[in-house]
Amino acid sequence: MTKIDRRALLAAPFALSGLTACDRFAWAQPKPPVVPPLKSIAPFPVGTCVQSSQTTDPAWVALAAREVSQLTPEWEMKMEYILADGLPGNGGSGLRFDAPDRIAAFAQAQGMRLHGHTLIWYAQGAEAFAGLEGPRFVEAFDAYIAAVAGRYRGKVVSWDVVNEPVTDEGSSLRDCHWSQALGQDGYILRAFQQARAADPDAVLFLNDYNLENNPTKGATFLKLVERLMKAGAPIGGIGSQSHLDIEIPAGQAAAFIRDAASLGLPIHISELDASLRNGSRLDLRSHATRIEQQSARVGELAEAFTALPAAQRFAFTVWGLRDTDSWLRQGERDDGKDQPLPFNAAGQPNPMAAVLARAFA
Ligand code: 9MR
Repeated sequence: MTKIDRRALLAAPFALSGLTACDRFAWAQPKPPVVPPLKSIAPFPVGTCVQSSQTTDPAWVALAAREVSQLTPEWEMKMEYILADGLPGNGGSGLRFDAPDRIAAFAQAQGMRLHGHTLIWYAQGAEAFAGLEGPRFVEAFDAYIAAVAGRYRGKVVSWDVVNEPVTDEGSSLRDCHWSQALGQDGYILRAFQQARAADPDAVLFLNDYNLENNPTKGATFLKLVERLMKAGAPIGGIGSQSHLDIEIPAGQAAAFIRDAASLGLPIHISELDASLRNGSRLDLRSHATRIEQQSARVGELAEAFTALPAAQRFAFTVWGLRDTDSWLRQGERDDGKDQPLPFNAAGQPNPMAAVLARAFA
């Protein structure tokens, strides 16, 4: 039998029943669960990240308006955008605020809270600050924070002041252009002081990833928070990004949330997603098994967060609403199938949305 014959034969029953091959595929998909809007059931703000281009996408806007009450700019409030034309005073022509301003205006128009992300990050700013030394570096560091946190004073409720200070291995802090100029705890402490001076009301967060996935990193991060508190830093909250590895043992995510909560500060689950893939390792798990693992780990995290005292539940943010919005589904990373987020490409609930709704309720 030729290939074409075989395909015709396989399609025949559907042709007879009036179904097309596409219908057959749709048929095989599990029905999306019915899930109430997440923001309507959570007793704390529910957030997502946002790009300014999404604020003019009617499908995204409708989904965000239904589901969330808080926004985090995904990349346009970072140095990569604001300093894209260089650093004024170091060869740059001026700070770029058009896109983050549009996001701030959108949040205000929608009555959503805005969480600033991020002032100081090891991954950005090296080029713009290159060549500055001593007092000139310190002056530019302070001036950047003053300009950005000052501009959004009264518009943001909070800031990720320093992002990702701990190494991937997890037992030490990152060595970067900021630490080289101002010291390892020094740059962090200074960033918090400058952010407080620029915005007296914002809740100021230290934010990092893999805190649940890598307990060594979680512990190093919490020790840093304690040191900052002892040193009098105006740190107001703990941001756990929660890019969850769905294969971590049961109990590990909840244990981190409990340890973090013992410091008494509000907690922000700041960038939740949970990929069904496991990097480059050979992966023999079925799709159903992966969804089960994802549901278990995300459910555990969301339940642990919901169980915190109300004053410690700052917000629960997912790093995108629809799978296709995720950074994990862009460019070379995209396998066309991953479901790391609560909604599918059409904005219908994935199993993750149902898990979150159950935990929040
Ligand atoms: O999702 C973000 C992606 O669109 C940006 O290109 C990238 C660089 O700015 O940052 C991604 O978000 C990261 C976040 O800012 C910090 N934690 C890890 C996130 C995923 O990489």
